[in-house]
Amino acid sequence: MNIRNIAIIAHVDHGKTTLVDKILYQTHIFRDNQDKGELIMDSNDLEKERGITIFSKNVSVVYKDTKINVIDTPGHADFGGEVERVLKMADGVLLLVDAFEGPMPQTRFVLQKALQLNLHPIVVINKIDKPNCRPDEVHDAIFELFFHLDATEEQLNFPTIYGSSKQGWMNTSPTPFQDITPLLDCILEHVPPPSAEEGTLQMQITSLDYSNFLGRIAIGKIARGNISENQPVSLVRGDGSLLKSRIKELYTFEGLGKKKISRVDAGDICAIVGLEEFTIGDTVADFDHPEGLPVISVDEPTMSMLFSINTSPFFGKAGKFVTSRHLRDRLMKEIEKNLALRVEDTGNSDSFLVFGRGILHLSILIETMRREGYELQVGQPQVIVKEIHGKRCEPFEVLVVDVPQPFSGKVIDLVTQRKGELQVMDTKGDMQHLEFQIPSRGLIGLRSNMLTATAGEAVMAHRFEDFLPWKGTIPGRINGVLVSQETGNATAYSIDKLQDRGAFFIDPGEEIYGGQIIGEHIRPGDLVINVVRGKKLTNMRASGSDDNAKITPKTQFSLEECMEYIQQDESIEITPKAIRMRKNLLDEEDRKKIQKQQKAEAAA
Ligand SMILES: Nc1nc2c(ncn2[C@@H]2O[C@H](COP(=O)(O)OP(=O)(O)OP(=O)(O)O)[C@@H](O)[C@H]2O)c(=O)[nH]1
Ligand SMILES: [Mg+2]
Repeated sequence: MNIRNIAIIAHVDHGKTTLVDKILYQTHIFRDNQDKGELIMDSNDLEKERGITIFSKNVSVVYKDTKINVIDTPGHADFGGEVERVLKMADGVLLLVDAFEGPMPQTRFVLQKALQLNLHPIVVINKIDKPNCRPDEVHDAIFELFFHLDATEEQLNFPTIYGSSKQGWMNTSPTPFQDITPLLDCILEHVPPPSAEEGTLQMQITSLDYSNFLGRIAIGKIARGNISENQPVSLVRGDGSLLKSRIKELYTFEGLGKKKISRVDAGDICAIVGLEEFTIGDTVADFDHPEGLPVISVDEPTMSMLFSINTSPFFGKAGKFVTSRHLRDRLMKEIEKNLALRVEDTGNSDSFLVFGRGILHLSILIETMRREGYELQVGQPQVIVKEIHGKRCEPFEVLVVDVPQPFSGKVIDLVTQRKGELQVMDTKGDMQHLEFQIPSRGLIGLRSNMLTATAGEAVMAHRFEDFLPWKGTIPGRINGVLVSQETGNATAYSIDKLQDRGAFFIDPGEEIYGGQIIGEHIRPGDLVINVVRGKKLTNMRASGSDDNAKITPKTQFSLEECMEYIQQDESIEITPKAIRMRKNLLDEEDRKKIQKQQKAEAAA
């Protein structure tokens, strides 16, 4: 059968997964009576909840007697390394661009990778149904982007398809159509079939799956030769060493699932069960004459966080896995498949330094562990500092902000305070389009301030650019926090009395401990307060009584917001039931001592 291998790439939220759903639908993967639901491709719980793709996925459909292998990729910048890897399975890409937003930082990154791999691009200008979209301008911007990225003459001649993934149509012009067949036809016409080179077996493992029944599954495209069930093979490792192994079972992709098969030929994407030890990047090669493919480079981490066992007074109350042994084993298991992640032991056997690609990358790991029943504690995220040519360097990113005109001054102020430099200023419809270069440090905590300053109107995206010389001190959180003095249950009475001191993060009745961060102080400096004390009796007033009704609802932070909020002397306690922020030193006297010491040192 004829084969086409395509990857769908785009900036976050430009509609990749919605389009893959529509491709599946159009090619009748669903029986008519099957309930499809929205975004069946985002199958993981966290993906469903957040509406983002975290792991790339393979599906396969048949259209006009051609098998089209489709790879859905994540659009968030933290997962860029994953996209880069799975592009190795594709011969062509669908570059989706939002018809209003136009090319964004991640569009540039993924397109650059695709062009470097010589893949054949098809541009899809998506979300044409949006009322204020500007498909023609966006088309021009995309052409310019191709040009800046040194696309070849042939790549510059990219075909363009317009449409709405959401409404389920695609067309060669911006006029609505009944379905997405113009896109499918375009794929058959413009993406070449995989080129099968002459020679012995070569399949680079670019992805990995896991099944409780089958164990670890290696996924990749066969570049040369073919693979059969039970075939003995050599695994060529990244360091050039060889491992003899055998293929137990072999699968190709079919619809949303996998189909067991006895032989797969060059050009197709397949999944292999039975390889003993492998990592992503290894080549499955001929048993007698193994030849490896060039190793895959993985983006280096830009951020680190200290993971420790939970040391709060509430230790062990909610978690199943709480010891340093549990924590270590879990982290070691994670690095097998989470390529951009690194784990280092520290001098302390209860703590590990975990390196990742950004706040989202690390928070997904923490959230997953929490749901599995782990209890842990993490410190403030730190950017990675490197010596380059004798200079102290830190990660810098491109930050793009689209904001209504009246707010642009505020945005520029905010970003400049954090050592960002304005580089591009354009109008985009009735929005102002701003591009900055900013140290990654300056981005931490920026989002919430930006949303407050722009009444929630700013749309921002950023992407790692390079390590550049250290930019000096960046102001951290301005306000101090409200810290609980005692352990016990917070009373409505005392919260009510202290409301003028700040905004609370806890509800009346909530169990808290001394040293826990229970609110934000209205001014700089921390304030230790006692909200456990209280007229127990008055607290029994019927809910809904006047005093109760006056309490402002608590400010609820997500895990990522907590990660961006805490300072160096604070950490986050994470359990299956709760996420709490705390002072590293729970005792007020201990904190005072350290502060005195620091003042003395600063003065000396
Ligand atoms: N108006 C409109 N909205 C769309 C269209 N396509 C997708 N969306 C919406 O855009 C949002 C993001 O869509 P997804 O398909 O999850 O985007 P994605 O590119 O897979 O996002 P990531 O995987 O997180 O990078 C969802 O709310 C969709 O409903 C479209 O053609 N028109
Ligand atoms: Mg997606």
